[in-house]
Amino acid sequence: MSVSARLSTPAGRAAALAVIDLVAESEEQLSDALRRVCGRSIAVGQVAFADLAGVDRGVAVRWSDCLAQLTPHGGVAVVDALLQQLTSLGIELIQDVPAMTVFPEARSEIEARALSALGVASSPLAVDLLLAQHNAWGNGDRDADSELTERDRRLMALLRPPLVVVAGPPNVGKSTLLNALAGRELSLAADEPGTTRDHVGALIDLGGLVVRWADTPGLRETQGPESEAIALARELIEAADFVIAVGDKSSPDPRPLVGREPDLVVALRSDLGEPGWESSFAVYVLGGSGVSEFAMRVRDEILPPGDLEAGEPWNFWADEA
Ligand SMILES: Nc1nc2c(ncn2[C@@H]2O[C@H](COP(=O)(O)OP(=O)(O)O)[C@@H](O)[C@H]2O)c(=O)[nH]1
Ligand SMILES: [Mg+2]
Repeated sequence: MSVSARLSTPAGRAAALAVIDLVAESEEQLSDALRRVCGRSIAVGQVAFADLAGVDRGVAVRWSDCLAQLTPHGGVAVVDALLQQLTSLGIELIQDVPAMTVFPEARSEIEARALSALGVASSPLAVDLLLAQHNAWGNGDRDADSELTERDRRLMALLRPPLVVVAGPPNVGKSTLLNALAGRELSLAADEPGTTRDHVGALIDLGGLVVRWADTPGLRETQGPESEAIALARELIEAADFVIAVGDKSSPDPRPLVGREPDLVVALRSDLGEPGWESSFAVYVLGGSGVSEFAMRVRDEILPPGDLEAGEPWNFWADEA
């Protein structure tokens, strides 16, 4: 196939705008494809407001003979419909385009890849680090083909939000904690065990690291729909990248309940007193005490601050996961 398209903004996530790269093997092929997609010719260097394959009105930019970008609205359905329409116009959908093709202005292959990765990175902390990679690798201490390090792998959390699961007994303040972090009422909090059924998830920015935060129903022996919700919560705990076991003064040690070794053990509702089990952090969410310190602690546990050293080369492109 002579003309290919690649979505260069995150798939399946709505945003204001999306960007689709169109890459061709020759000038004629791209001109022809743009005429089919936009219903008009677009010259190199031209920015055109165009009908995008009858799906949306948006911007088309022709960067060079063989590279153009379509910028439709970023709704998931619009993007899906446009990609499908491109296929029916004979354009092949691909996952990877050589980074230098899309960012010919980059000073190196690594800088071009970093600019590509910026388009899909989920965390603000990724920005400075990615922009520093051209210089970091230029220092010559590390070979770009060298094996991935543990730090390389941990830093991938900046590109794709890791799953953080909060689990523990009912009625200890788990949902209140999520609401405090989100700054709004996402999860129903009530002084009644069993209030949270389906787990509630949200993207939460922990001081520059965006995570997928999951609030789960309290783990206890019950029957009916609640027990099914708890079974789902257990699957989520298994799948988590980071598990936070929580309890309070009147609850038992949450560790055995959670069923796997948690990454952090936290005492919630700490105004009610200190629990008889060991925790590494105490938070009084309703009084606002310890919440932001707790958020920073979770961030630092997932991504130790030393990992963010901008001068150190990070292999952000060879992730096999
Ligand atoms: N005293 C006190 N109560 C809290 C605190 N956080 C939450 N609660 C209350 O504890 C009850 C249970 O909270 P909820 O978030 O629904 O707990 P969950 O079942 O673990 O999700 C609610 O009445 C909350 O208002 C806190 O820091 N201190
Ligand atoms: Mg709850």
